[in-house]
Amino acid sequence: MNANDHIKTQQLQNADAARHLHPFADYSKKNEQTSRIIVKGEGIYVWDSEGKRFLDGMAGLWCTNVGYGRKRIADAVHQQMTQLCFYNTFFQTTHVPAIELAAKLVDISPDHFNHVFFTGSGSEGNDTVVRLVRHYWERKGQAQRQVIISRLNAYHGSTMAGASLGGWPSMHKQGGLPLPGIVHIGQPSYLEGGKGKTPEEFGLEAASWLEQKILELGAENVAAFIGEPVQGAGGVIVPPSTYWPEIQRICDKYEILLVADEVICGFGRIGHWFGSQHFGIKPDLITFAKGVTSGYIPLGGVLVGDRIATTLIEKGGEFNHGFTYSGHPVGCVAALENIRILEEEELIDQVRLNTGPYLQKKFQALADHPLVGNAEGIGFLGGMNLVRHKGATVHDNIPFDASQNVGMMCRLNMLDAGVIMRLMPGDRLLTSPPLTMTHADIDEMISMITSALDKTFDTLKQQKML
Ligand code: PXG
Repeated sequence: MNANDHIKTQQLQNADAARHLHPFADYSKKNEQTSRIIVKGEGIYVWDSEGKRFLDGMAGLWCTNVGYGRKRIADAVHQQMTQLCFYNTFFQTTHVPAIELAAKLVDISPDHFNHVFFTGSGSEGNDTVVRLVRHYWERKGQAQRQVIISRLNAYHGSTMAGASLGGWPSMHKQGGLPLPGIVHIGQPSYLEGGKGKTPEEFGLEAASWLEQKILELGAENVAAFIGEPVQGAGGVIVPPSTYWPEIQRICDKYEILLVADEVICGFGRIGHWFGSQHFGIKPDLITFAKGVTSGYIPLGGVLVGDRIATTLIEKGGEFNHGFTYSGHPVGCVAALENIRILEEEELIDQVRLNTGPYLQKKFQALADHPLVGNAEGIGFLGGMNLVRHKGATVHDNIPFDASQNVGMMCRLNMLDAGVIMRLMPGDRLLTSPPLTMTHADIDEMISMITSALDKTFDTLKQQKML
């Protein structure tokens, strides 16, 4: 870092604090906390304004699946912007990028998906889900089927419907949420609820909460169940293997629509085009965003299964919904080029068969560290808890007191060591790196994480906090 970079950084930080209201931030602290300014990305790394390099263990925000600096995506975007920067897809109009991307998405998705509705983000995708599901049941002559069941600690976005579907009390408190007709059951977190049970037993129990809720509400009033195949922002919660098949059975039994929110799990993150394929389930709708363009340009949408599409096409009636940027041509060409890269470099097969298992082996072995109570994951997702004392099973671990801020101490040590992880309450640290990581990159990331864990452990011992 040179002195000029430092002064420039401070000026930028001051300007940022003065005017920029960041997402999910406490504005009373905006002048105390300085933001890190990221200026460049290449491959799996990003650089800040003082020249420090970080291995991006969060792929931006769970999204830069093909890594940073892909010139061919930039070229495709440039070409499209020059030729046709924007046109809408309303009023019986369309353009080639939207036509081609819809065809490509239908091609890579399971056979029963033959239609797609485009949005600008994952949240807009889930707003679309709520309206589409209710429109479907209305057209089927069962307009009373209004209720959508979701899960506590789910994350489905930040719009009114997205935050309502999500199960975060802190979000529900703001804006009078959830919207009517959205209810929540418990999450399939073995760590949280599995004490004294095998994961398989707990998976069935967690799925049974759906059936209980359906019976309580009356199946004739329930429109759909929505879930992330693996909960992402809620803490990388991988459900036991028994969970999703049982959810599918229950949805089928009561004819309830199944919606997979694949905003994080889609586009290779757990070794398939869509995470639901890993769990062998057949959703009626799939929400996507993030990895569809690897975050190069915002784009999202909903894949619409035949059960819904056929009904809407046969029964008619306008779906009064859409966004200016539904199917934005620049987003569509970025997605097409991104998907070509995923295919040509066989990144999804790599994650399923090679780099994913390697990352899991190395990441899960972090549980041998004296500070790590448990480390689990799937594909290119991982989460671990820092604990004060390790018990005989994960359910006997003793966490740190929240006031000790151990997770934050460790996260800062990670940044010093040159790796970015996402910190959650409960001293849980998450990773979701670019899918391009090689074995050597994974080794580098694990060694940075280990040195940050060692440093945190030493400090805790010195300060008698252990
Ligand atoms: N569904 C899921 C499963 C998500 O993870 C959304 C919907 C909403 O997508 P948009 O594009 O509207 O943001 C998401 C987004 C975090 C974090 O704190 C996670 C997300 C967004 C912002 C922060 O880890 N996921």
